[in-house]
Amino acid sequence: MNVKQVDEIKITRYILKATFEDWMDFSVNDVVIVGAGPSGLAAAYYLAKAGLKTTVFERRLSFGGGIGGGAMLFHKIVIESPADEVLREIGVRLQKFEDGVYVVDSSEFMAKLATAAIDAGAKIIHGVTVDDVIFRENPLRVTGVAVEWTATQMASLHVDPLFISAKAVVDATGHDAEVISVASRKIPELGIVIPGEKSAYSEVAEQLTVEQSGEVAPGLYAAGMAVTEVKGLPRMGPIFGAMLLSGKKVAEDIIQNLKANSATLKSAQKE
Ligand code: 48F
Repeated sequence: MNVKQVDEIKITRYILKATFEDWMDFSVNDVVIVGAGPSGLAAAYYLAKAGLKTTVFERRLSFGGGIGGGAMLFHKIVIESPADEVLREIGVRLQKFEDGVYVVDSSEFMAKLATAAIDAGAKIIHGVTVDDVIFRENPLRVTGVAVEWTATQMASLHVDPLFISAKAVVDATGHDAEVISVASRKIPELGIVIPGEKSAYSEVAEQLTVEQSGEVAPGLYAAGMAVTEVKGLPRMGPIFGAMLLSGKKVAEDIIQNLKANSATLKSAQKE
């Protein structure tokens, strides 16, 4: 076998060229999702599948957020119906426990969910932290995010971020709802009040989390555990159906809202 010879400088130049082509491209998006956990990846899958230009920024160098840790590091996670349909759609094998309740391997769950999102066309960028939003007045709206290398943040270096635009921004950062928190603090006009997550009450938490997933301020959406923080709902532990269905609901809301906005824009342009 003859291995092709590529010199170091060419390796550097290929990486830089491809990287900067991508960054130029996703500096403008339909949707930016912050966090590649279960809710963020599910949202990315359905948004990209619907043809929306979707970029996910993930702080860590891995996919899946809390999926990988399973339940107290045990490698199994419980999924309840109808979220099993999402997993069947992307080829995750389910072990049935009772009607409508299944257990899955955490590694298979996170690998296949990330693959599904990428194959549908979503771009996932690792090692990047979103630390702020951008906004416009008249009408008041979140219009994108500020991004910084996670490594820069960990080193506490004083470095200004870059800005990325999006018609919709999804906070899928988990329990801390980092993006919505910063927006509520820095843009009080948005009127976001964060009551904080409650202790566990799994039986009601799943349904409430899905129902209350969606837009929290113009252009800014909550998915997954960010919803429990922002809406003051109970947590649920290692049952993940609501995370998938929350991501799916947010995707559906965004698809509908962007369609409605573009119809309004078209009719305004005609007048
Ligand atoms: O925490 P995470 O898995 O959020 P989720 O989608 O799912 C929650 C469950 O995992 C579990 C649970 C279910 O019962 O309680 O906790 O709501 O994934 C959040 C991802 O966002 C990344 C973080 O590294 C993780 O992978 N993240 C958090 N803040 C930022 C971020 C940020 N500011 N910028 C970029 N990524």
